[in-house]
Amino acid sequence: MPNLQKALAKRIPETIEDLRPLVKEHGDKVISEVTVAQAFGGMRGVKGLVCDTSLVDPEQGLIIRGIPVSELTDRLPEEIFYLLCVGELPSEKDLKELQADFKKRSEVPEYVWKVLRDMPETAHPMDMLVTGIMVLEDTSIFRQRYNEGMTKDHYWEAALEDSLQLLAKLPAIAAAVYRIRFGKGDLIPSDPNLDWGADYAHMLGIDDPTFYDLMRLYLVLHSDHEGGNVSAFTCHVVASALADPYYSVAAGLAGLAGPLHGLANQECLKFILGVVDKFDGAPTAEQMEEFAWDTLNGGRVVPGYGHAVLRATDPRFTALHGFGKAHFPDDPVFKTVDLAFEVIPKVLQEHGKAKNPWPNVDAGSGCLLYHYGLTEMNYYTVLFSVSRAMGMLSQLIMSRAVQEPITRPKSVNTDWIKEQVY
Ligand code: CMX
Repeated sequence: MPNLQKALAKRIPETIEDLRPLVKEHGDKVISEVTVAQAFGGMRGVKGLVCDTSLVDPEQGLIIRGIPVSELTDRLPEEIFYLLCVGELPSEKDLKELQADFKKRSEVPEYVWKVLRDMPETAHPMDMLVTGIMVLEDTSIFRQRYNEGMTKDHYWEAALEDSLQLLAKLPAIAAAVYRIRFGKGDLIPSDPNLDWGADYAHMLGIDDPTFYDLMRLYLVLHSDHEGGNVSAFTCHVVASALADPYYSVAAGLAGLAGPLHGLANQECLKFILGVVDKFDGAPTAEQMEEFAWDTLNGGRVVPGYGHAVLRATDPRFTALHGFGKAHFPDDPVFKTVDLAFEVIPKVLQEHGKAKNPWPNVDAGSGCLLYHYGLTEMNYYTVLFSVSRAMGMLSQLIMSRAVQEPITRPKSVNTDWIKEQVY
Protein backbone atom coordinates (compact mmCIF):
# COMPACT_ATOMS: atom_id res chain seq x y z
CA MET A 1 0.00 0.00 0.00
CA PRO A 2 1.47 3.48 -0.88
CA ASN A 3 2.49 5.68 2.08
CA LEU A 4 -0.28 8.28 1.71
CA GLN A 5 -2.89 5.52 1.83
CA LYS A 6 -1.05 3.88 4.75
CA ALA A 7 -0.85 7.16 6.67
CA LEU A 8 -4.57 7.75 6.14
CA ALA A 9 -5.45 4.18 7.09
CA LYS A 10 -3.64 4.82 10.40
CA ARG A 11 -5.02 8.31 10.97
CA ILE A 12 -8.68 7.67 10.14
CA PRO A 13 -9.48 5.23 12.98
CA GLU A 14 -7.75 7.66 15.40
CA THR A 15 -9.88 10.54 14.10
CA ILE A 16 -13.06 8.46 14.45
CA GLU A 17 -12.04 7.46 18.01
CA ASP A 18 -11.48 11.13 18.79
CA LEU A 19 -14.87 12.19 17.43
CA ARG A 20 -16.99 9.41 18.90
CA PRO A 21 -17.05 10.61 22.55
CA LEU A 22 -17.24 14.25 21.43
CA VAL A 23 -20.53 13.68 19.67
CA LYS A 24 -21.84 10.97 22.03
CA GLU A 25 -21.18 12.79 25.30
CA HIS A 26 -21.49 16.42 24.20
CA GLY A 27 -23.82 16.15 21.22
CA ASP A 28 -26.44 18.44 22.79
CA LYS A 29 -24.06 21.32 23.65
CA VAL A 30 -24.91 24.55 21.82
CA ILE A 31 -22.02 26.01 19.77
CA SER A 32 -23.81 28.68 17.77
CA GLU A 33 -27.05 30.58 17.51
CA VAL A 34 -28.68 32.04 14.41
CA THR A 35 -30.17 35.50 14.12
CA VAL A 36 -32.79 36.64 11.63
CA ALA A 37 -30.12 38.73 9.88
CA GLN A 38 -27.90 35.65 9.47
CA ALA A 39 -30.78 33.56 8.11
CA PHE A 40 -31.36 36.20 5.43
CA GLY A 41 -27.67 37.12 5.12
CA GLY A 42 -25.87 34.12 3.70
CA MET A 43 -25.53 32.40 7.13
CA ARG A 44 -22.42 34.55 7.73
CA GLY A 45 -20.78 33.56 11.03
CA VAL A 46 -23.13 30.64 11.78
CA LYS A 47 -21.04 27.77 13.16
CA GLY A 48 -22.64 24.61 11.84
CA LEU A 49 -19.94 23.00 9.79
CA VAL A 50 -16.69 21.18 10.65
CA CYS A 51 -13.50 21.46 8.58
CA ASP A 52 -10.19 20.22 9.98
CA THR A 53 -7.96 20.79 6.96
CA SER A 54 -7.55 24.54 7.53
CA LEU A 55 -8.89 27.59 9.32
CA VAL A 56 -8.70 31.33 8.70
CA ASP A 57 -7.55 33.36 11.70
CA PRO A 58 -8.42 37.10 11.59
CA GLU A 59 -4.82 38.10 12.39
CA GLN A 60 -2.71 35.24 11.07
CA GLY A 61 -4.77 34.34 8.01
CA LEU A 62 -4.74 30.84 6.57
CA ILE A 63 -3.54 28.06 8.87
CA ILE A 64 -3.24 24.62 7.26
CA ARG A 65 -3.46 21.74 9.73
CA GLY A 66 -2.06 23.96 12.46
CA ILE A 67 0.75 25.48 10.35
CA PRO A 68 0.48 29.16 9.28
CA VAL A 69 0.66 29.38 5.49
CA SER A 70 3.59 31.82 5.84
CA GLU A 71 5.65 28.84 7.06
CA LEU A 72 4.68 26.71 4.07
CA THR A 73 5.71 28.97 1.20
CA ASP A 74 8.85 26.94 0.38
CA ARG A 75 6.92 23.70 0.12
CA LEU A 76 5.65 21.99 -3.00
CA PRO A 77 1.90 21.74 -3.67
CA GLU A 78 2.12 17.94 -3.45
CA GLU A 79 3.44 18.32 0.12
CA ILE A 80 0.47 20.54 0.93
CA PHE A 81 -1.99 17.96 -0.43
CA TYR A 82 -0.38 15.32 1.79
CA LEU A 83 -0.51 17.72 4.75
CA LEU A 84 -4.18 18.56 4.11
CA CYS A 85 -5.08 14.86 4.01
CA VAL A 86 -2.89 13.38 6.71
CA GLY A 87 -2.31 16.31 9.08
CA GLU A 88 1.47 16.20 8.81
CA LEU A 89 4.02 16.98 6.12
CA PRO A 90 5.36 14.04 4.12
CA SER A 91 8.88 12.70 4.51
CA GLU A 92 11.17 12.94 1.48
CA LYS A 93 10.27 9.33 0.65
CA ASP A 94 6.50 9.93 1.00
CA LEU A 95 6.79 12.96 -1.26
CA LYS A 96 8.73 11.11 -3.95
CA GLU A 97 6.19 8.31 -3.84
CA LEU A 98 3.23 10.69 -4.17
CA GLN A 99 4.93 12.48 -7.08
CA ALA A 100 5.60 9.17 -8.84
CA ASP A 101 1.98 8.17 -8.24
CA PHE A 102 0.74 11.43 -9.84
CA LYS A 103 2.99 10.82 -12.86
CA LYS A 104 1.66 7.29 -13.26
CA ARG A 105 -1.91 8.57 -13.28
CA SER A 106 -1.38 11.72 -15.34
CA GLU A 107 -2.35 10.58 -18.82
CA VAL A 108 -5.65 12.12 -19.93
CA PRO A 109 -7.92 10.09 -22.24
CA GLU A 110 -8.04 11.45 -25.82
CA TYR A 111 -11.82 11.95 -25.69
CA VAL A 112 -11.33 14.77 -23.15
CA TRP A 113 -9.28 16.75 -25.70
CA LYS A 114 -11.90 16.08 -28.34
CA VAL A 115 -14.68 17.51 -26.18
CA LEU A 116 -12.59 20.57 -25.23
CA ARG A 117 -11.69 21.22 -28.88
CA ASP A 118 -15.37 20.99 -29.86
CA MET A 119 -16.44 23.69 -27.40
CA PRO A 120 -17.35 27.16 -28.72
CA GLU A 121 -14.42 29.52 -29.31
CA THR A 122 -16.01 31.91 -26.86
CA ALA A 123 -16.42 29.34 -24.05
CA HIS A 124 -15.25 30.64 -20.69
CA PRO A 125 -12.08 28.83 -19.49
CA MET A 126 -13.90 27.82 -16.29
CA ASP A 127 -16.71 26.31 -18.38
CA MET A 128 -14.06 24.30 -20.24
CA LEU A 129 -12.33 23.16 -17.07
CA VAL A 130 -15.55 22.00 -15.43
CA THR A 131 -16.56 20.24 -18.66
CA GLY A 132 -13.17 18.49 -18.85
CA ILE A 133 -13.62 17.20 -15.30
CA MET A 134 -17.17 16.06 -16.01
CA VAL A 135 -16.01 14.14 -19.09
CA LEU A 136 -13.62 12.23 -16.81
CA GLU A 137 -16.45 11.32 -14.43
CA ASP A 138 -17.02 8.22 -16.51
CA THR A 139 -13.83 6.80 -14.97
CA SER A 140 -14.97 7.21 -11.36
CA ILE A 141 -13.93 4.32 -9.13
CA PHE A 142 -16.13 5.66 -6.33
CA ARG A 143 -19.26 5.43 -8.47
CA GLN A 144 -18.29 2.00 -9.81
CA ARG A 145 -17.54 0.56 -6.37
CA TYR A 146 -20.66 2.11 -4.86
CA ASN A 147 -22.73 0.37 -7.51
CA GLU A 148 -20.99 -2.89 -6.63
CA GLY A 149 -22.07 -2.56 -2.99
CA MET A 150 -19.00 -0.95 -1.37
CA THR A 151 -19.45 -0.66 2.40
CA LYS A 152 -19.18 2.70 4.20
CA ASP A 153 -15.77 1.96 5.74
CA HIS A 154 -14.29 1.77 2.24
CA TYR A 155 -15.78 5.05 0.95
CA TRP A 156 -12.66 7.05 1.76
CA GLU A 157 -10.40 4.67 -0.15
CA ALA A 158 -12.49 5.01 -3.32
CA ALA A 159 -12.74 8.80 -2.79
CA LEU A 160 -8.94 8.97 -2.43
CA GLU A 161 -8.45 6.89 -5.57
CA ASP A 162 -10.64 9.26 -7.61
CA SER A 163 -8.96 12.28 -5.99
CA LEU A 164 -5.48 11.11 -6.96
CA GLN A 165 -6.64 10.38 -10.50
CA LEU A 166 -8.24 13.79 -10.82
CA LEU A 167 -5.36 15.77 -9.26
CA ALA A 168 -2.82 13.93 -11.40
CA LYS A 169 -4.67 14.91 -14.59
CA LEU A 170 -5.86 18.39 -13.60
CA PRO A 171 -2.72 20.36 -14.63
CA ALA A 172 -2.82 18.80 -18.12
CA ILE A 173 -6.53 19.55 -18.51
CA ALA A 174 -6.12 23.11 -17.20
CA ALA A 175 -3.13 23.70 -19.49
CA ALA A 176 -5.10 22.31 -22.45
CA VAL A 177 -7.93 24.74 -21.67
CA TYR A 178 -5.40 27.57 -21.93
CA ARG A 179 -3.78 26.41 -25.15
CA ILE A 180 -7.03 25.52 -26.92
CA ARG A 181 -9.05 28.52 -25.77
CA PHE A 182 -6.36 31.12 -26.50
CA GLY A 183 -5.00 29.56 -29.70
CA LYS A 184 -1.56 28.80 -28.27
CA GLY A 185 -0.88 25.87 -30.62
CA ASP A 186 -0.49 22.16 -29.94
CA LEU A 187 -0.88 20.71 -26.47
CA ILE A 188 2.46 20.29 -24.68
CA PRO A 189 3.12 16.84 -23.22
CA SER A 190 3.92 16.50 -19.54
CA ASP A 191 7.64 16.44 -18.62
CA PRO A 192 8.26 13.36 -16.47
CA ASN A 193 11.11 15.12 -14.64
CA LEU A 194 9.07 18.05 -13.36
CA ASP A 195 7.03 18.28 -10.17
CA TRP A 196 3.27 18.90 -10.28
CA GLY A 197 3.39 22.74 -10.23
CA ALA A 198 6.36 23.14 -12.58
CA ASP A 199 4.88 20.63 -15.00
CA TYR A 200 1.68 22.68 -15.11
CA ALA A 201 3.75 25.77 -16.01
CA HIS A 202 5.58 23.73 -18.64
CA MET A 203 2.33 22.45 -20.19
CA LEU A 204 0.98 26.02 -20.28
CA GLY A 205 4.02 26.81 -22.42
CA ILE A 206 5.89 29.06 -20.00
CA ASP A 207 9.25 27.38 -19.45
CA ASP A 208 10.98 29.80 -17.13
CA PRO A 209 12.42 28.46 -13.86
CA THR A 210 11.18 31.49 -11.90
CA PHE A 211 7.68 31.02 -13.34
CA TYR A 212 7.92 27.39 -12.17
CA ASP A 213 8.60 28.77 -8.69
CA LEU A 214 5.69 31.18 -8.96
CA MET A 215 3.34 28.36 -9.96
CA ARG A 216 4.49 26.22 -7.03
CA LEU A 217 3.92 29.15 -4.66
CA TYR A 218 0.56 30.08 -6.21
CA LEU A 219 -0.68 26.47 -5.97
CA VAL A 220 0.39 26.26 -2.31
CA LEU A 221 -1.23 29.58 -1.33
CA HIS A 222 -4.64 28.96 -2.91
CA SER A 223 -5.01 25.33 -1.83
CA ASP A 224 -7.62 25.63 0.94
CA HIS A 225 -9.57 28.27 2.91
CA GLU A 226 -11.78 26.54 5.51
CA GLY A 227 -15.03 24.75 4.70
CA GLY A 228 -17.66 27.49 4.48
CA ASN A 229 -16.59 29.36 1.33
CA VAL A 230 -18.79 28.81 -1.72
CA SER A 231 -16.64 26.24 -3.53
CA ALA A 232 -15.67 24.17 -0.50
CA PHE A 233 -19.20 24.18 0.90
CA THR A 234 -20.77 23.31 -2.46
CA CYS A 235 -18.36 20.43 -2.97
CA HIS A 236 -19.09 19.25 0.57
CA VAL A 237 -22.87 19.29 0.09
CA VAL A 238 -22.79 17.53 -3.28
CA ALA A 239 -20.37 14.87 -2.00
CA SER A 240 -22.52 14.30 1.08
CA ALA A 241 -25.16 12.81 -1.26
CA LEU A 242 -22.37 10.35 -2.23
CA ALA A 243 -21.95 11.91 -5.65
CA ASP A 244 -18.39 10.97 -6.64
CA PRO A 245 -15.41 13.37 -6.45
CA TYR A 246 -15.66 14.35 -10.14
CA TYR A 247 -19.26 15.57 -9.74
CA SER A 248 -18.46 17.18 -6.39
CA VAL A 249 -15.35 19.09 -7.48
CA ALA A 250 -17.01 20.19 -10.72
CA ALA A 251 -19.90 21.59 -8.63
CA GLY A 252 -17.47 23.37 -6.28
CA LEU A 253 -15.59 24.88 -9.20
CA ALA A 254 -18.83 26.13 -10.73
CA GLY A 255 -19.11 28.19 -7.53
CA LEU A 256 -15.50 29.34 -7.80
CA ALA A 257 -16.41 30.73 -11.23
CA GLY A 258 -18.65 33.32 -9.56
CA PRO A 259 -17.43 36.95 -9.61
CA LEU A 260 -17.90 37.25 -5.85
CA HIS A 261 -15.59 34.29 -5.25
CA GLY A 262 -12.80 33.07 -7.54
CA LEU A 263 -13.19 35.67 -10.27
CA ALA A 264 -12.19 38.57 -7.95
CA ASN A 265 -8.49 38.19 -8.88
CA GLN A 266 -9.05 39.40 -12.44
CA GLU A 267 -10.79 42.55 -11.12
CA CYS A 268 -7.70 43.46 -9.11
CA LEU A 269 -5.42 43.27 -12.09
CA LYS A 270 -7.88 45.37 -14.11
CA PHE A 271 -7.74 48.02 -11.37
CA ILE A 272 -3.93 48.08 -11.38
CA LEU A 273 -3.73 48.12 -15.20
CA GLY A 274 -6.26 50.98 -15.15
CA VAL A 275 -3.85 52.98 -12.96
CA VAL A 276 -0.84 52.15 -15.18
CA ASP A 277 -2.83 53.08 -18.26
CA LYS A 278 -4.10 56.36 -16.84
CA PHE A 279 -0.67 57.55 -15.72
CA ASP A 280 1.26 55.93 -18.57
CA GLY A 281 3.36 53.74 -16.25
CA ALA A 282 3.76 53.36 -12.50
CA PRO A 283 2.11 56.39 -10.83
CA THR A 284 3.41 58.62 -8.05
CA ALA A 285 2.01 58.17 -4.53
CA GLU A 286 -0.19 61.26 -5.03
CA GLN A 287 -1.59 59.90 -8.30
CA MET A 288 -2.26 56.51 -6.68
CA GLU A 289 -4.07 58.19 -3.81
CA GLU A 290 -6.14 60.28 -6.23
CA PHE A 291 -7.10 57.17 -8.23
CA ALA A 292 -8.14 55.31 -5.05
CA TRP A 293 -10.30 58.25 -3.91
CA ASP A 294 -11.88 58.52 -7.37
CA THR A 295 -12.75 54.83 -7.15
CA LEU A 296 -14.29 55.18 -3.69
CA ASN A 297 -16.11 58.42 -4.54
CA GLY A 298 -17.48 56.71 -7.63
CA GLY A 299 -19.19 54.23 -5.26
CA ARG A 300 -16.86 51.34 -6.19
CA VAL A 301 -14.73 49.16 -3.96
CA VAL A 302 -10.96 49.04 -4.25
CA PRO A 303 -10.40 45.45 -5.39
CA GLY A 304 -7.86 43.37 -3.53
CA TYR A 305 -8.44 45.17 -0.24
CA GLY A 306 -10.65 44.17 2.69
CA HIS A 307 -11.83 40.77 3.83
CA ALA A 308 -14.83 39.19 5.51
CA VAL A 309 -12.70 37.41 8.14
CA LEU A 310 -9.13 38.78 8.00
CA ARG A 311 -8.17 41.90 9.97
CA ALA A 312 -4.54 42.14 8.88
CA THR A 313 -2.52 41.86 5.67
CA ASP A 314 -3.24 38.47 4.13
CA PRO A 315 -0.06 36.36 4.51
CA ARG A 316 -0.75 35.01 1.02
CA PHE A 317 -0.44 38.58 -0.30
CA THR A 318 2.80 39.00 1.68
CA ALA A 319 4.23 35.88 0.03
CA LEU A 320 3.26 36.95 -3.51
CA HIS A 321 4.42 40.53 -2.91
CA GLY A 322 7.76 39.16 -1.65
CA PHE A 323 8.07 37.11 -4.84
CA GLY A 324 7.57 40.18 -7.05
CA LYS A 325 10.03 42.21 -4.95
CA ALA A 326 12.65 39.49 -5.26
CA HIS A 327 12.28 38.85 -8.98
CA PHE A 328 11.09 41.99 -10.79
CA PRO A 329 10.91 45.01 -8.45
CA ASP A 330 11.11 47.43 -11.40
CA ASP A 331 8.24 46.01 -13.45
CA PRO A 332 5.80 48.97 -13.73
CA VAL A 333 2.75 46.79 -12.99
CA PHE A 334 4.43 45.29 -9.92
CA LYS A 335 5.62 48.74 -8.82
CA THR A 336 2.01 49.90 -8.96
CA VAL A 337 0.90 46.96 -6.78
CA ASP A 338 3.72 47.81 -4.37
CA LEU A 339 2.74 51.47 -4.25
CA ALA A 340 -0.94 50.57 -3.81
CA PHE A 341 0.07 48.55 -0.74
CA GLU A 342 1.69 51.69 0.70
CA VAL A 343 -1.09 54.09 -0.17
CA ILE A 344 -4.45 52.26 -0.17
CA PRO A 345 -4.64 51.07 3.46
CA LYS A 346 -4.26 54.72 4.58
CA VAL A 347 -6.96 55.85 2.14
CA LEU A 348 -9.34 53.09 3.28
CA GLN A 349 -8.68 53.96 6.93
CA GLU A 350 -9.47 57.60 6.24
CA HIS A 351 -12.55 56.57 4.25
CA GLY A 352 -13.59 54.72 7.40
CA LYS A 353 -15.88 52.02 6.03
CA ALA A 354 -13.89 48.84 5.40
CA LYS A 355 -13.34 46.86 8.60
CA ASN A 356 -10.07 45.63 7.15
CA PRO A 357 -8.06 48.14 5.08
CA TRP A 358 -5.30 45.62 4.28
CA PRO A 359 -4.67 43.68 1.05
CA ASN A 360 -6.06 40.18 0.47
CA VAL A 361 -4.49 37.47 -1.73
CA ASP A 362 -6.00 38.84 -4.93
CA ALA A 363 -4.22 42.21 -4.67
CA GLY A 364 -0.96 40.82 -6.02
CA SER A 365 -1.47 37.50 -7.80
CA GLY A 366 -2.62 38.80 -11.20
CA CYS A 367 0.30 41.18 -11.68
CA LEU A 368 2.80 38.36 -11.18
CA LEU A 369 1.09 36.17 -13.80
CA TYR A 370 0.91 39.16 -16.13
CA HIS A 371 4.65 39.69 -15.83
CA TYR A 372 5.30 36.25 -17.28
CA GLY A 373 3.03 36.85 -20.26
CA LEU A 374 0.00 35.10 -18.83
CA THR A 375 -2.14 38.09 -19.68
CA GLU A 376 -5.49 36.36 -20.36
CA MET A 377 -7.25 37.43 -17.18
CA ASN A 378 -10.31 35.25 -17.61
CA TYR A 379 -7.99 32.25 -17.29
CA TYR A 380 -6.82 33.17 -13.77
CA THR A 381 -9.65 31.36 -11.98
CA VAL A 382 -8.55 28.12 -13.69
CA LEU A 383 -5.17 28.42 -11.95
CA PHE A 384 -7.00 29.04 -8.68
CA SER A 385 -9.14 25.94 -9.40
CA VAL A 386 -6.19 23.59 -9.89
CA SER A 387 -4.94 24.64 -6.49
CA ARG A 388 -8.29 24.69 -4.67
CA ALA A 389 -9.12 21.18 -5.92
CA MET A 390 -6.55 19.97 -3.36
CA GLY A 391 -8.51 21.56 -0.52
CA MET A 392 -11.89 20.38 -1.75
CA LEU A 393 -10.69 16.81 -2.31
CA SER A 394 -8.88 16.50 1.01
CA GLN A 395 -12.00 17.77 2.80
CA LEU A 396 -14.09 15.27 0.82
CA ILE A 397 -11.81 12.33 1.64
CA MET A 398 -12.00 13.15 5.36
CA SER A 399 -15.79 13.58 5.22
CA ARG A 400 -16.16 10.09 3.75
CA ALA A 401 -13.59 8.72 6.22
CA VAL A 402 -15.62 9.86 9.23
CA GLN A 403 -18.79 8.77 7.42
CA GLU A 404 -20.51 12.12 7.59
CA PRO A 405 -24.19 11.89 6.71
CA ILE A 406 -25.95 13.79 3.95
CA THR A 407 -25.99 17.58 4.56
CA ARG A 408 -29.54 18.75 5.12
CA PRO A 409 -30.01 21.94 7.17
CA LYS A 410 -33.59 22.89 7.94
CA SER A 411 -34.95 25.80 5.98
CA VAL A 412 -37.85 27.85 7.26
CA ASN A 413 -40.19 30.19 5.44
CA THR A 414 -40.53 33.91 5.98
CA ASP A 415 -43.89 33.48 7.71
CA TRP A 416 -42.26 31.22 10.31
CA ILE A 417 -39.59 33.84 10.99
CA LYS A 418 -42.28 36.54 11.31
CA GLU A 419 -44.10 34.36 13.84
CA GLN A 420 -40.89 34.15 15.91
CA VAL A 421 -40.25 37.88 16.00
CA TYR A 422 -43.60 39.72 15.83
N1 CMX B 1 -13.06 49.25 -0.91
C1 CMX B 1 -14.10 50.05 -0.61
N2 CMX B 1 -15.01 49.76 0.34
C2 CMX B 1 -14.82 48.63 1.02
C3 CMX B 1 -13.75 47.77 0.77
C4 CMX B 1 -12.84 48.12 -0.25
N3 CMX B 1 -11.83 47.34 -0.58
N4 CMX B 1 -13.84 46.72 1.61
C5 CMX B 1 -14.95 46.91 2.34
N5 CMX B 1 -15.55 48.07 1.98
C6 CMX B 1 -16.81 48.62 2.47
C7 CMX B 1 -17.91 47.60 2.18
O1 CMX B 1 -18.37 47.68 0.82
C8 CMX B 1 -18.95 47.97 3.18
O2 CMX B 1 -19.63 49.10 2.71
P1 CMX B 1 -21.23 49.30 2.93
O3 CMX B 1 -21.36 49.44 4.41
O4 CMX B 1 -21.54 50.52 2.16
O5 CMX B 1 -21.89 48.06 2.41
C9 CMX B 1 -18.09 48.40 4.39
O6 CMX B 1 -16.80 48.71 3.85
C10 CMX B 1 -17.94 47.31 5.43
O7 CMX B 1 -17.47 46.12 4.77
P2 CMX B 1 -16.60 45.04 5.56
O8 CMX B 1 -17.40 44.48 6.68
O9 CMX B 1 -15.27 45.60 5.88
O10 CMX B 1 -16.35 43.93 4.43
P3 CMX B 1 -17.33 42.71 4.00
O11 CMX B 1 -17.06 41.56 4.93
O12 CMX B 1 -18.71 43.16 3.85
O13 CMX B 1 -16.75 42.39 2.56
C11 CMX B 1 -15.08 42.05 0.88
C12 CMX B 1 -15.50 41.79 2.35
C13 CMX B 1 -13.82 41.26 0.59
C14 CMX B 1 -16.19 41.55 -0.07
C15 CMX B 1 -14.83 43.56 0.72
O14 CMX B 1 -13.77 43.97 1.56
C16 CMX B 1 -14.56 43.96 -0.71
O15 CMX B 1 -15.52 44.18 -1.47
N6 CMX B 1 -13.26 44.07 -1.09
C17 CMX B 1 -12.90 44.37 -2.46
C18 CMX B 1 -13.10 43.17 -3.39
C19 CMX B 1 -12.09 42.07 -3.13
O16 CMX B 1 -10.92 42.35 -2.94
N7 CMX B 1 -12.55 40.82 -3.14
C20 CMX B 1 -11.65 39.68 -2.97
C21 CMX B 1 -11.88 38.96 -1.66
C22 CMX B 1 -10.90 37.83 -1.53
C23 CMX B 1 -11.34 36.74 -0.61
O17 CMX B 1 -12.49 36.74 -0.12
O18 CMX B 1 -10.54 35.85 -0.36
